[in-house]
This record gives sequence, C-alpha cells and structure tokens, in this order.
Amino acid sequence: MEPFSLSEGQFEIVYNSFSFAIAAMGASLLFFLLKRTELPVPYRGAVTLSALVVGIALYHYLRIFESWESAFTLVDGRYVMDGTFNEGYRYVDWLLTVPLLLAELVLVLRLSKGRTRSLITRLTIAAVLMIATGYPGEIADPDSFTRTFWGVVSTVPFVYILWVLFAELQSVIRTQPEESRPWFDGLRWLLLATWGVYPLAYLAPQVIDDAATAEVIRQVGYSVADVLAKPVFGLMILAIAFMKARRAGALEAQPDDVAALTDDDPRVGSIAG
Ligand code: RET
Repeated sequence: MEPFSLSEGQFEIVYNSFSFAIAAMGASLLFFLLKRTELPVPYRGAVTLSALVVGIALYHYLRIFESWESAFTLVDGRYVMDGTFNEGYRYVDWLLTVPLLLAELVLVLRLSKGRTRSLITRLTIAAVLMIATGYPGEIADPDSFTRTFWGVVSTVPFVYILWVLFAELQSVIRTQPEESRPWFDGLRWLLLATWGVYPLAYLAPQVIDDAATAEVIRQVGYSVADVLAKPVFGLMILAIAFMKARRAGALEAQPDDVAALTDDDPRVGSIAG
C-alpha cells in the first residue's frame, strides 16, 4: 500500500488552519481576561469560563500544530506521513472544554441555584459521554464497523444536549430580559450550526474515497468549528453579560462599588435579570 501522503497545498491548508486557531485562541484569551474585570463580580463567572476554554484550547492547538509538523516528511514534493499525528489532543481538549462551554451558557442565564446545578450536571454527563464514546471511533479504521458503531453511540448524548438547549431551555429564555433574547437565540443557532460540523467532519473519511482529501476536510472542519464554538461563542456570552449588567444598573456604579457588588444587591437585578 502507498504510504499516506499529502500534496504541499493540502499539508499547508491544514498547517495554516492550526495556526489560525492558535492566533484566535491566544487573542481571545487576552481579550476575555481584560474585559472580565470591567464587569461587576456576579456577571464574571461565564466570562471566566470563556477564558479557561480558550486557554485550554490554546495549549492543545500548540501541541496539535507540533504533532502535525513532526508526523510528515517532505519527499519529492509530497508530504509523506512517517510519524503519528496525535488525535488525542483534540478529544482531551473537548472533554474539558465542551462541559465548560455548556456551563457558560447556563451561568449567563442566571437561574436559581437548583436549576443551574441540575442543568450543568446533566449537560456535563452528556458531554463527557459524547466525547468519550466518539474517541474509539475516531481512531478506528475509516471503513470499519467500529467507527460507525461509536459514531452512532456518541450521537445519542449529542441529541440529548440539543434537546435540552432547544426544548427545555425554550421557556427559560422567555423569562430573560427582552433585549437579550435575540442574543440567546443567536447563541443557540451558533451552537447548532457549529456543533453540527463535528459529526460531519467525523464522517468525512467514511464518505470521501480519497484519504488525503478526507483528512484535510476533517482537520480544517474541526479547526474552524473550534474557533466558532470557543472564541466567537465567548464573545456573544460577553456581550450578554454586559447587556444584563447594564440593564441592572450595575455598570454605572463606581469601580470600588462594582467590585464589592454581591448577588443580592438590588443593582444586580432579579434572578432572571
Ligand atoms: C463526535 C463523534 C461522532 C458523533 C458526534 C460527535 C460530536 C462531537 C461534538 C463536538 C463538539 C466539540 C466542541 C468543541 C469546542 O470547543 C465526537 C465527533 C455527534 C459535537 C463544541
């Protein structure tokens, strides 16, 4: 069998998509850290999680980039894979960041403690199951039953997460301040559109005959989806946090007061506000 190889262009598209992800994660990490200090304390939680998410992703993309470079050798104008590219970094990254992203969405809603805990617990369990069962399929042979089997198993918790976000949270979103409602709708659509890319990218090696093309689509697909699902999602969360804090009058307070604001301060607003 021919060793797996990529043209220079194919190798570089993937290389550049990793480089783009590193820049996006690094810049958004800095931005979230700086911006969160402008928010009153009770509104910072979700933005702190955004910073953690992009920080974790920055580290993993640096490792992914390095792993990609060392897995190939340029021979007669083609990049021949003579090492291993570690797909594990992505899955460890998702295992940590997917529950955090879901927690971000729940936290910015500012629901009662009981409801928050119940949602975060159920979404975390589903997210961990989705990623942990996807991994054995990801590293299996493209044409194997194993790949299809784990892909289907992983889709079950995936559908559950979407059900919670679209059906269960529908009534909660109606209780949110009027001006933030379109943002919550936007967030859920961004989530659906970007999270939908992952199972499609996973399918690429099964539906595309040319292994090199499938690999490029899979890697670029995952990288672009990660930038939309982490930094862009985080920016929307930040906008909502500012909108809610402003509505509660908490942003107009003096800086010293702002740092001292607690959850039950009237300027912070009601539970839903
Ligand atoms: C897998 C395996 C095949 C079936 C499904 C999958 C879903 C993966 C998802 C990943 C989301 C990752 C995110 C990362 C961002 O930081 C595991 C590919 C359904 C939805 C949001």
